[in-house]
Amino acid sequence: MAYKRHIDRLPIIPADAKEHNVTCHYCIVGCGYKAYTWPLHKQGGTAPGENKFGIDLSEQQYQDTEAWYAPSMYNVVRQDGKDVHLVVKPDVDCVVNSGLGSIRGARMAENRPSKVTGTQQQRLSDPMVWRNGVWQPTSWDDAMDLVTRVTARVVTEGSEDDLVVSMFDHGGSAGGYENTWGTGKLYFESMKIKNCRIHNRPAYNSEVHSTRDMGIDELNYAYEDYVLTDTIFMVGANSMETQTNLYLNHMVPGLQGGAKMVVVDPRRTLTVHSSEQYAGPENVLHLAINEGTDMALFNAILTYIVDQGWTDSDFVANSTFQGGEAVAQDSAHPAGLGSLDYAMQTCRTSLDEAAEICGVSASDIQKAAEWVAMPHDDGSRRKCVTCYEKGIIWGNDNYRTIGALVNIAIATGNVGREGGGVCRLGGHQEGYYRPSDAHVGRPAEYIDQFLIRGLGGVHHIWACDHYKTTLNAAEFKRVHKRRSDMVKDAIDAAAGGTREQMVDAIVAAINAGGLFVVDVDIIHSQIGQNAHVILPACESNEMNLTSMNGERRLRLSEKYMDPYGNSKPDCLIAAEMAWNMERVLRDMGHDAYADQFKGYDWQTEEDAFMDGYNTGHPEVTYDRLRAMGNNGVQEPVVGYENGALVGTKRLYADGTFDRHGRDDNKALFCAAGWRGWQAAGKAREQAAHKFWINNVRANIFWQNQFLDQKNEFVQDRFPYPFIEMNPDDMVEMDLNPGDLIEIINDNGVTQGMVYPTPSSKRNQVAMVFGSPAGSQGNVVNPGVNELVLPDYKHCWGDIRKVSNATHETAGITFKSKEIML
Ligand SMILES: Nc1nc2c(c(=O)[nH]1)N[C@H]1C(S)=C(S)[C@@H](COP(=O)(O)OP(=O)(O)OC[C@H]3O[C@@H](n4cnc5c(=O)[nH]c(N)nc54)[C@H](O)[C@@H]3O)O[C@H]1N2
Ligand SMILES: Nc1nc2c(c(=O)[nH]1)N[C@H]1C(S)=C(S)[C@@H](COP(=O)(O)OP(=O)(O)OC[C@H]3O[C@@H](n4cnc5c(=O)[nH]c(N)nc54)[C@H](O)[C@@H]3O)O[C@H]1N2
Ligand code: SF4
Ligand SMILES: [Mo]
Repeated sequence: MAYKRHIDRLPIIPADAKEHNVTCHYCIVGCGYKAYTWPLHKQGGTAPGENKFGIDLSEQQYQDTEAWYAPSMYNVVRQDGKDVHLVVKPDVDCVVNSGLGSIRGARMAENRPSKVTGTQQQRLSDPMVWRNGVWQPTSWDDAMDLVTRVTARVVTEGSEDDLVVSMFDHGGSAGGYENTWGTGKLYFESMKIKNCRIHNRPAYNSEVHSTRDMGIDELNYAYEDYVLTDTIFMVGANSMETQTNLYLNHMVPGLQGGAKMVVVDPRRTLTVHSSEQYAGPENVLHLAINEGTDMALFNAILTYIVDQGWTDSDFVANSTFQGGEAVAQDSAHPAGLGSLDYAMQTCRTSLDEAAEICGVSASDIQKAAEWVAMPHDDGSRRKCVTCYEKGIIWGNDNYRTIGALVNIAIATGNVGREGGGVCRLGGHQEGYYRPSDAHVGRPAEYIDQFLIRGLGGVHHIWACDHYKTTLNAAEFKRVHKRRSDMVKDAIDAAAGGTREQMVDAIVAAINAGGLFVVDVDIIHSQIGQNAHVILPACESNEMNLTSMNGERRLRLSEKYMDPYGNSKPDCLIAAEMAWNMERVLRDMGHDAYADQFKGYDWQTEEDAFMDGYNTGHPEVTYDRLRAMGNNGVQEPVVGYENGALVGTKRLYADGTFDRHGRDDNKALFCAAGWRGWQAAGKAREQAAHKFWINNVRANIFWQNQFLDQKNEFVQDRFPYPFIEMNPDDMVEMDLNPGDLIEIINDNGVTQGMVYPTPSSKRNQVAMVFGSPAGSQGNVVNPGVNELVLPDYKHCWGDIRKVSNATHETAGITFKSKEIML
């Protein structure tokens, strides 16, 4: 592998290097790192007084030494206009990761843009507008004027419903409390945009409506619960690869301390494989169910627990609703909610019925129920922490399936207690602070279909790339391109005209069915190919950014370098858009409307934080968070005492539940009745095609590979998206490792390289999602649930060979990913 063969040695961090707190901006876990920066002309030395570690580096360092960093943790970046050395290395004192890095986080430094080392030169440095047939770099003033003149014309001549917004709602980079507030204030306070969607789903809604409607926020535990528990019940997640240091630093110690683990996943994941090694195979139960059948499994487990008398009767009596039905099934509630007895009327499922539906044995389902809830020999209750993610969130019948899982946790009293919790594992960190979204309504508009139907005139896109990550993507791309090309043609035809003539030409094209597209991103993305204006954002640590992780741990991740070129924090881009909207609307004579865009006099991201999050949580300031360091404070913050913010280790420790907003403060059970494939078209598609096209993440990639695509470490390993396939299927289809294959169904076509995987079941492949070289979403049908939650995970197709292994794929290894630890 060619990776970094040119690196001989790294500079030593000098004793007086600056030190900055960093929270990894990639996944939900939010590991603590330290960034060290120092002037380019300077280096530390081996003597204890000459290096940051204060130790004698001329002596051999041992395996777990703190005084070590990899080439991937090093770069040269700009700070206050000067080039500086940068090392970003895991923080041993952070309780989240205790010094562990991951294959993603440990590459934060090398994924910074650097004019000196040449990394990430794809980063956008200036705004660009579509002019004269290409994207031309320009000033912020010029770009913003065009954006807001077109947007203001469209929303005043039509209505705010003609502005469609795709925007992140998470923490970490491309999010955080600063940026969700900036965008939220613009679209939900100054305007009341209802045609908006979130980065990862085609509507503005919750991923987990049912747990909230049941009274239970989805992030309710502390990571230490994995060490305190008797059983880890993991559903539809592959934490070893996707919440890596939560797995390694919390779940593994739990397993080593004697906890059992139940994993529900149709696929044998690396989490199953490594957990077997840590805990012993006899303590890991992998339920490889038929895809999409989780609800039947959970209902059978619940039924068995109820019938054995293993429920926590005190908890059920005191903390859950007693009077039958509390919320009826209706268009906003895909299942009724109420007491345990009420739910059991619908949920009751025998072990044999579930075994038939799920394709696993009744005895294994019984064993899972025992591991989850059978009391210890001394009669004491068993602790079980339940965790789930995209295998059921992007799964069959989201509302009822998650409801059925949460039912088990509340029936057994495993919420708000040590060693308990029923939680999303999470994707990005969280960082949501916005004005009310109540005007959006429930069910919310299905935005992709809205655009496909030709509706909407302007599309503002913030930090997402539906080309790679939406469902029904082939159709979405066709229509989005056609509509945005109409506007490009109009712009080209009006070349040389005044701004007024240009805006008139664009608006005329919009009125004829065109779409004016504004993309706010850090790179020129694939959907950015359809943009007429591209606005360059900067990432976390190029700005200060606050977020919370999967145990609600809030930190300030500090700015240590300049934004690349003329890029800016998203919150300040939103502010600039508001200033320009105000100016343009006033020009147009809409004074009252213009006044709605006041209140963005922010110079820094801290101003945006103070205007938003701090207004709701007055104790929390940047200075106080900085003082809390990489361990931060767990939300909700309940006070400030003796110079420290006081947080909350677990939610619901007092046994009252309020996430649904009900006055009785009781948790509700979900009447999760099994109804087979819920989303339109799934059953037909399954019957029509040979292969289930599972779609998954992998340790090495971050999301849609926006940085990975220009990172040789990643590209050397996987030049094309992998498609895991059973070797016997490969023989049958005359395929060799690395061959390019095509997946075909009625929704579209995608391609990738075949990766032989002996643990894959026959007729089931698993493709990495979101790749720039093959979008899995092309073959996902448009089916969603009643509340517009997509079922990305379930699609079926036929497979055809495209070509033999190419030059790139011929050179990589196809050995099993299951390695002995
Ligand atoms: N088939 C299938 N599809 C899926 C999924 C699946 O499992 N299967 N999962 C879904 C899920 S959970 C997710 S989260 C989505 C991800 O879908 P997306 O959100 O579309 O994917 P990301 O890679 O997170 O996109 C981030 C974009 O933001 C840009 N960016 C990064 N940092 C910043 C920043 O600081 N500011 C700005 N303005 N831009 C920035 C990047 O360059 C990139 O273009 O995909 C969803 N789609
Ligand atoms: N390395 C890495 N880590 C990441 C990310 C990344 O891009 N790369 N992205 C982050 C984000 S935004 C998110 S949302 C999370 C997602 O984290 P996860 O949910 O853990 O990741 P996925 O691989 O999308 O899906 C998990 C599992 O769902 C299984 N699955 C598919 N269908 C079913 C089903 O019907 N039932 C069940 N029970 N399981 C099923 C798949 O086999 C897969 O193993 O990861 C986060 N962490
Ligand atoms: S586990 Fe997640 S947060 Fe931690 S270093 Fe890896 S990507 Fe970053
Ligand atoms: Mo996600």
